[in-house]
Amino acid sequence: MKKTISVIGVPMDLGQGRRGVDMGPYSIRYAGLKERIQRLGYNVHDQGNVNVPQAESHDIHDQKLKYLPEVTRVSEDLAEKVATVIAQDHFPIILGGDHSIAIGSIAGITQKHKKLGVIWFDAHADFNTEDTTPSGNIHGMPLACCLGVGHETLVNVAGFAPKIAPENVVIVGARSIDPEERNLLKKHGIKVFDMHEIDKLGIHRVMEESIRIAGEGTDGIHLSLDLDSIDPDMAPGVGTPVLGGVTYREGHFAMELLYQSGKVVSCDVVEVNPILDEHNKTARTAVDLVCSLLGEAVM
Ligand code: 6HN
Ligand code: MN
Ligand code: MN
Ligand code: MN
Repeated sequence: MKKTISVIGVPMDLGQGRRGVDMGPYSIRYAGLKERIQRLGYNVHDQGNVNVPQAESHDIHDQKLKYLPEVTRVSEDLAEKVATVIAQDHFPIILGGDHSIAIGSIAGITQKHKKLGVIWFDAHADFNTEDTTPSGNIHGMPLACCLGVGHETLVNVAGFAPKIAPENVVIVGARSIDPEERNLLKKHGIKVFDMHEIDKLGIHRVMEESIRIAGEGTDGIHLSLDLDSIDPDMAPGVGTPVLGGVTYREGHFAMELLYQSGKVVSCDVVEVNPILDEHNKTARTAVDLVCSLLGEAVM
């Protein structure tokens, strides 16, 4: 019996500066997510969207933690929704929205999978805090928050912290890390496979190592897939594109290896911005990658 998939949309753009990423869930659905996954033989429940406040109706409040109260509230709501579907043994696919939503999704998943491994597939490390951030955008902070590093309201979403342990976390695809952020990563002992490592070792070895770090001795792996990990040629519709990314085939091969590991329990698909996109190309890349994660190529 195949797992049931629950899709949860989070039209969140308060965690980053460029509007439009709030339409990510719509563009990914429009690219055929549900139909494509159903064709692989899964049951799919679309749980609709979490309510996200409108930016125009609120103040930035704090330049170092923009929209903190609003991002916190959405994170709490999302954590509850994710915990509900995880309790039903569904596989949640959480559609962003900017990457700040991972605070809520990981807070939800770890209510059942207490020892969760995380693979953070991203051009960035998302390991800033209010003391190191160059932008004040919370989407540059979620991974740190999940490890208990950062502002206390974000760190304590769902009432407990930390959610995950540094030895079970790995970042793949990084090529834009802020100087102070890099110091924090070192301090907390986070393994980073940046593009240099991928070029040197190959995506096969990098993923084998990543699956070992996130999968050995844990209750499962959460994949947090930021589309800006992929090179802008196949994923131009993102707010913070960085040249020299993971190629289309490397991305798919990584997803296929994750499927074959049998260890992935949940995933985020974030930072798709249809306003910056070319004919929904980035959303289509996202759907293709999710299908490889669910076994399309190798089942
Ligand atoms: N993302 N490191 C930069 C910042 O503003 O903190 C960029 C963060 C990008 C975050 O792509 O999810
Ligand atoms: Mn407000
Ligand atoms: Mn990110
Ligand atoms: Mn990123």
